[in-house]
Amino acid sequence: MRKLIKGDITKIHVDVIVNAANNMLSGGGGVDGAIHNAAGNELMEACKKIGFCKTGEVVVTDAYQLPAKYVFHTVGPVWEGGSENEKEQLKNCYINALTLAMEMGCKSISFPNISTGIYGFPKLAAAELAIDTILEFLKNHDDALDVQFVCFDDLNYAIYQEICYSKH
Ligand code: AR6
Repeated sequence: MRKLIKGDITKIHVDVIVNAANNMLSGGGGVDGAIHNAAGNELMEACKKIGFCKTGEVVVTDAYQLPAKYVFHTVGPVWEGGSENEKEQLKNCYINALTLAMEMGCKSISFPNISTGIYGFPKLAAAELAIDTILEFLKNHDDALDVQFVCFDDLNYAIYQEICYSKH
């Protein structure tokens, strides 16, 4: 099952919210900044202890003051024009987060539009990749997870609406 909503991922009551972090897990702007602000300082302490996350991979922390149970920090690729394996790396962010959520017995997960802000991945291409990857994963896992896309900016929301409601 999947849902599309427009809003702020820090307000969502689910088992897992996914953060679009950086390799050093050092916080920043965008959704990462919003998640750290809402979760409180303990989240930064937890991230410092972990220290690093490779692009396309996922690390887990508690969610502290957030309504979610866990934060999955993944690192999307910086868009370099498409020749640096960016699509594969972005796909890995989604697959690794979904796989880990299943392994941890989580029932619901909310994704932001990873890499499409500060990291500059083209929004339409990122949306198609995210939706195709998630649908393929759910098809192979009996729809066992409730997956939600949380779009924050108007353009991403319009793109996701178009793809989700016209094609699928
Ligand atoms: N809830 C949901 N989505 C949001 C929120 C929010 N509160 N705020 C922004 N977005 P970005 P990236 C959307 O830039 O491109 C950080 O500094 C936003 O509209 O947050 O992966 C990290 O530390 C966009 O669609 O992440 C890294 O250095 C999407 O989140 C770097 O930015 C992703 O935009 C990661 O860049």
